[in-house]
Amino acid sequence: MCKITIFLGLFLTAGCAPSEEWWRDSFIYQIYPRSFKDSNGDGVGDINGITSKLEHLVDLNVSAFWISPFFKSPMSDFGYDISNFTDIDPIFGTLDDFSKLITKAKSLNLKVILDFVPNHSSNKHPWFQKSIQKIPPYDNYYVWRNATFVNGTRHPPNNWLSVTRGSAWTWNDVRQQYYLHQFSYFQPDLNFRSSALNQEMKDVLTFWTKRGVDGFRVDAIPQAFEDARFLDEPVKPNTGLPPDDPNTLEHIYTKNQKETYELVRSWRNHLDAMNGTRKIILTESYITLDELNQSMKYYEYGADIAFNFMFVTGFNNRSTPTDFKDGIEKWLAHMPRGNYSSNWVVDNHDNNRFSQVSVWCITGMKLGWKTRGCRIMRLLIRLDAVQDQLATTSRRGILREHPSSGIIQLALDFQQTKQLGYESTLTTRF
Ligand SMILES: [Ca+2]
Ligand SMILES: [Ca+2]
Repeated sequence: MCKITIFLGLFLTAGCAPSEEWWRDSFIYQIYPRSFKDSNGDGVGDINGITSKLEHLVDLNVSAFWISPFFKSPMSDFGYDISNFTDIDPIFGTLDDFSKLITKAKSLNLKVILDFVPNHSSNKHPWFQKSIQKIPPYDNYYVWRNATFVNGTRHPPNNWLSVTRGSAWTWNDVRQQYYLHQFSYFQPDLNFRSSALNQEMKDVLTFWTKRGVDGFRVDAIPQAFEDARFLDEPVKPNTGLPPDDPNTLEHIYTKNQKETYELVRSWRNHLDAMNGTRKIILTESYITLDELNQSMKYYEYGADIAFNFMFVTGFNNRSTPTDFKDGIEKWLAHMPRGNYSSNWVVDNHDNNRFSQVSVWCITGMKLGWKTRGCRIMRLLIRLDAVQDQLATTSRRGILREHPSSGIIQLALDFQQTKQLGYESTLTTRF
């Protein structure tokens, strides 16, 4: 039976091919620790809160859960600015709390996936503070460059723009150099061309693997390496966007560099060399449908799941059933040959909570629609997510007009869901 389940709060994986690898036909649930469950009444969700509710994930038929960062952090970017990669922020708990979480998860046969944020640290990380002071080996842990001067005025080394707009370079008065930040200024990019830094980050993987995790979701992987020549990126013609908007540039020197793929392969080899079961690697890369090959390549370099954000970013309320069909087929057609699993992200912490309750059956490796092979599908929703998005535009009407397209739309009775409680399940048949 080909089984597809859509999860709110994270993503769905879909696979019809039988396999011993658990993620090939699995539901992976994202837990955002801050909002999941507060165990001590301070108003912030925490690890003990997660532990106390793991039975819910079992009820939901979840195979694994991915926890967004709970590491020590100033929380300028809600945990994606890490100041200690191997410790837990006190607002979320302790390493002992985490050990209890792992123990309980294993007793319930749940896999645990952690966020791995390799591109940058917090600017409060001791590594960065030592890098500012040029203390070896930390002096080379970040990407530092000299200023350029035009008519005596200081300028950044090149025209690179951060994801959050504006120059990707910030001047540091102490070191008298610019540091690179592909995201916010408080998230300086780590320099994987430093062998010492490279080893530090492998040690992070080792640290958590030894504490029982089953894999890693790798944050912002395309930005890991930058071209070492630091050339200006080409400006796209006629975008009509403000000049500080990163979408005005062709990111040929700052995204998906060949060294980045090799880096993923090195993590694959590193994890494979450790004892125990194979650890899953999921790579996060936002791409357009025209850039599919760049994302797919992560499969071939050791990722088990190269996130497919097509449903999140590829469509809008003007998309037609044909657009959906063509997009899905395009994604499947671009998957590399081999024993890889497709996946279908429906939302995450970077996007509005998922409100659509459309359900498709999509074959894994074999392209196309398969309406007869699917018997039962279970749809799981979180009521708060539905409530968040009740007022947003729905594609439902469009889909209903074209049932022959193969898109099956499940009409959700919100009132009924509400009566069922915070989490509920629906099943449908087609
Ligand atoms: Ca708390
Ligand atoms: Ca980087």
